Amino acid sequence: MAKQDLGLDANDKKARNILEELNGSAPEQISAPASESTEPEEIIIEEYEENLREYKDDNVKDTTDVNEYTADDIQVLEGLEAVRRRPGMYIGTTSSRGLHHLVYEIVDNSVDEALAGYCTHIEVTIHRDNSVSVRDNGRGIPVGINHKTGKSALEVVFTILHAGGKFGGGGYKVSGGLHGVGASVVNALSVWLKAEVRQDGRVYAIEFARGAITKPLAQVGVCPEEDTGTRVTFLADPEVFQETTVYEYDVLKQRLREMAFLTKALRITLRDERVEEGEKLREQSFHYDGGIKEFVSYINRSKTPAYEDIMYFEGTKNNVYVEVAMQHNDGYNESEYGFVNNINTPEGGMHIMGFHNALTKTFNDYARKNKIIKENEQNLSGDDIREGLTAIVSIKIEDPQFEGQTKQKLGNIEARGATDSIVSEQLTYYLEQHPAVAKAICEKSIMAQRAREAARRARDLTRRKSALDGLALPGKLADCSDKNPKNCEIFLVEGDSAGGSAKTARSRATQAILPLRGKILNVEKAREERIYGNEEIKAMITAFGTGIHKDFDISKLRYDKIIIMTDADVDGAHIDTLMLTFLYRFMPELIRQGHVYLAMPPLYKLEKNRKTWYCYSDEELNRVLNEVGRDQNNHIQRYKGLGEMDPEQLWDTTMNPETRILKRVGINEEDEAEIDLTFTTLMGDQVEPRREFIEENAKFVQNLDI
Ligand code: TSJ
Repeated sequence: MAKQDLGLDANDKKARNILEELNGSAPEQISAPASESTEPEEIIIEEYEENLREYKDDNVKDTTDVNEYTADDIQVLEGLEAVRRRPGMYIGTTSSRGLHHLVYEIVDNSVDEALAGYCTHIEVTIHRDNSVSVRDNGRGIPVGINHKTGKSALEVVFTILHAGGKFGGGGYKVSGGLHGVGASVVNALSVWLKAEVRQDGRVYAIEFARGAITKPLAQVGVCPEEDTGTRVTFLADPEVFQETTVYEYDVLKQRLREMAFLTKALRITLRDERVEEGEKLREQSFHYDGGIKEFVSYINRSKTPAYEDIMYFEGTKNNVYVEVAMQHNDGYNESEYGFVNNINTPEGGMHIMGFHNALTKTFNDYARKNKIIKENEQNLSGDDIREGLTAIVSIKIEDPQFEGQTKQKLGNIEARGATDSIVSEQLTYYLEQHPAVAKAICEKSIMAQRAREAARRARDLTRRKSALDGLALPGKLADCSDKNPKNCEIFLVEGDSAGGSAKTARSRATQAILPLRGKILNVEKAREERIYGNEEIKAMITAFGTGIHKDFDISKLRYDKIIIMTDADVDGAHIDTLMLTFLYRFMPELIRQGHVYLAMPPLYKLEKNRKTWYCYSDEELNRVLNEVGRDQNNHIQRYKGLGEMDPEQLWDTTMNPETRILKRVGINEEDEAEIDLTFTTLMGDQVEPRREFIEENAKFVQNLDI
């Protein structure tokens, strides 16, 4: 209901404003009567398009026009000339982004028509020359000529600056692009633009070149009475868009899909004619009867919902139309998207503040009323309630004020109250009607609250411990006696048994041993609380002495070399990766400054005639065998793990600074962003790429230190 009200209201205003602009009352229809032609419309359109081509380069106002060239016209041209001189002022940028923005500016007008309830389908076509058509089945832009100004609304829309935006004070645009400037700006920045309107069984057309009329409004054909709508085709001007005038299908697709989600039941079709001869057109259609509810299920598609239902709230208050859809998943992240008049607000603003306030208040009220939180217990925080939440908050407002550096944050105060009260009211009712969902969310929030508490305590603990230095060192650590870190190194050893051998083998003065049990926690996948509660991780943090994250202080480092020592098999490689992930996430400076190493235990031991060779790869074994000869006197032992070596062998092959091989782990500065991505994606859920990564994690290894 409310949506309908708002749409109608806004569009009526648009029409009224256009009419006011024309200084008149009711528009008169163009006098030419519809011809009785029964020819199929396609033929007429084709002929018409043929004719248009001849007009394309004709910048001069057509002399057949009934109107004189007036002072108004000069003003119009001056207005659009300003747009051409400083396009950035009107569309933000003339980069590829600005180019795509032209399409959104036009599409927004059709979306308004859909919001008003008169349009169900919008088609966007990228033609072979990168001109673009936007076509809707709405009422068609009014073509009636106002007798005082001699202009139609159709002409005004394309020639008067801000005709689509702010004029009349009301701002008719409900959807409205980021800059809310509309069709006249697109017209000014196009080599040519043609508009075609179908209304009352007639087809009308008007054409422009770089903003100036080249073919005045005229009837060009007939069509069935019920066939109504607007089609606008334009070719972006390469003089303006010097970077590129080539559209990216996927960029348009993304935004058009979003528009379809945000406008329930509207069908938007995207078609790409730029295909090789004989290939099929690329075409996709977006149509969501569920609107933003389907948007939420789309975002949650690869996740596990915490409950079946997607909540949906809707209403209008203080002239703000509010729509919210939300559902929790079993993850820990928040995916929340705000929209104001269909424009994304990544920086949030008043609507998001209202939403958050409503959630926090309503859930706490519910939990207290139902004794889920006891009297002496503290309230749930907003973060607790929003853990794992996917939500769309979409509002429509008459005069949106965008603030902040990038103008992506809604400033209108009334949006906060409206969103807060609509969500509070309807969520309260929803929770009463759906106790199972309410319980699930409250329990999830309480878990989040406990986790957050535990994480905070653990963080405090590790901080205090490292401040106490040597005193709180982990029990499993066999520390070295030399107190000068420059001389010292620590071995992080896979498994207790190898740890035992290493303790026996080591040089006590300078080598410390920290045995780690099994696989260490994957810090990419675990929640903070588990990370700080993990014994191996706590042991490493306290042993190194540097602290982590913001508290990291390299001058407190207790060992010059941190050496990861694992079996030379796939499990060992996995542990290396987990360890490096932990170090990279918690103390990246250790890696950047070259303190982290991988030990290289041998794969083979070859004995022959009382001589011993250790080989670190198959190639090396082959080389040695070629040298010493392949015969029955060779005794080859394949080491499957560190545990198979006695302490003396371990010392000789892997730990003795005189003879061992170490690989130093480094980060190529240029690759850092990519490594970051590598960790996040590969330590996530996909198993196959993770394997590959492990097998080639030599990527991290920069040089050999023999
Ligand atoms: F703005 C534009 F020219 F770029 C453009 C507008 C482009 C496209 C593809 C579509 C449209 C458009 C405009 N589609 N539908 C409308 N509707 C009106 O302009 C309209 C029609 C009738 C009435 C009325 O009150 O009878 C009011 C309006 C605003």
